[in-house]
Amino acid sequence: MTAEYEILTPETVPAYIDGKPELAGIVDTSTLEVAEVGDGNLNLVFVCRDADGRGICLKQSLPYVRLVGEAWPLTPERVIAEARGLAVAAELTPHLVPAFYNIDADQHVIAMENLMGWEIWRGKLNDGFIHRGVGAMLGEYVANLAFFTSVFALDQMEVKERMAEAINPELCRITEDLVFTEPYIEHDNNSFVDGIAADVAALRADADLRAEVGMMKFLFMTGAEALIHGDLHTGSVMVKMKDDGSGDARVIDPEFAYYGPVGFDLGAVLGNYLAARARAEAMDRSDEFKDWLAGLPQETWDAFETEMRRLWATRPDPTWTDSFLESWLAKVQKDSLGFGGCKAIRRIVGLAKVSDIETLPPDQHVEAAAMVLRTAATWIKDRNTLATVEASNDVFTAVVADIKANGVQVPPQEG
Ligand code: SR1
Ligand code: MG
Repeated sequence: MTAEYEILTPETVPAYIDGKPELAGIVDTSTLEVAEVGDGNLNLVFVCRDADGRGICLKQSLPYVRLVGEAWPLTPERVIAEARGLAVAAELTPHLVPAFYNIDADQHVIAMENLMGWEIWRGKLNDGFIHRGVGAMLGEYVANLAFFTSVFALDQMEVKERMAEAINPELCRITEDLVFTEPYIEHDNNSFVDGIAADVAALRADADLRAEVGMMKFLFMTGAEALIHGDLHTGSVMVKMKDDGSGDARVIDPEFAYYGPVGFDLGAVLGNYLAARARAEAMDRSDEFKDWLAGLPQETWDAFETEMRRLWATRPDPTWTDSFLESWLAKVQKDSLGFGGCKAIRRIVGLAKVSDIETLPPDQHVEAAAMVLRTAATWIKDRNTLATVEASNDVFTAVVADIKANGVQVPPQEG
């Protein structure tokens, strides 16, 4: 497939910036160093720095899925969804996202702050680094999007207009297929290590699980609660140490943003914490690190809930009572467990895996993958009785204890 627009290279980026009045003065292009650093599944990412240390980051959508190649065409218009998600978050939580500079709809390029000195959280988790407070920042981010883009804060006509503008069918379809359908059937996109074949077969044979995954997919496709990030995994978060020794966070990459269920973003976070925890258990990391990881789900949930309660006091419409908030929060917490399970399973069985698990040596890889699958399946099936993030942690603890005691072998399926 030939792109009908110019694909940038490190060499052409300075001239591109010079041609955009909106980007004038941000960097000195005559001294610019440019590197293409895109390590995600979809796009080109150019980080640029001039001789004075000033920076800019350009992200360009390719007309196909980078991970797979030109055989999988994908709308480059996704950059518009990313610009929308970034611009909205920049207004609501400017301290939690990179500064937004410009969207070029013709060449499918978004320009934003170059987060120099920041690193992708997944990599830091993989290496055993503790960034205290980052979990809470994600809860705060999700709560602000949830409140300020929904009927909780906006007039219903405004919400419907925003919902229509934010429709993102091609990106949603990726999630619908890769997260909710393909892992549970035979599909060319799937792959997994031999050691978990019995676990995968068990997932696929579990009619109750399949029904509940269907419920989560239905909610993803119909539950237009608020503008959500849509892909809030630990690779969509950049972190840095603050001077006081705590962590700081910036959320990036909202190209999957659309009006969807708030629990989907929280679930993405929980599912990725699960992968990080399984890695830490398989590697037998320090108790300090494992304990910090174990506290992340509650930290994120508590921050989300606290921020929602704070914002709730400002709601203009008396339809939304305090009692409604209690019910809605309980629903979102259960949704988060279900979506967290679905997001975790796809990273083990389906396309686009995570380095938390993939970079482990073979025995640890199998062990960690089984921890994720078994925990996640229980989260999905039992989310309504588990009901809380705290209870979901207990599931993981029990699964880890079982695997440590008995190995990963599962009894053969009956019939
Ligand atoms: C084909 S795109 C695969 C994955 O990359 C993105 O980060 C999303 O998670 C998507 O599912
Ligand atoms: Mg991404």
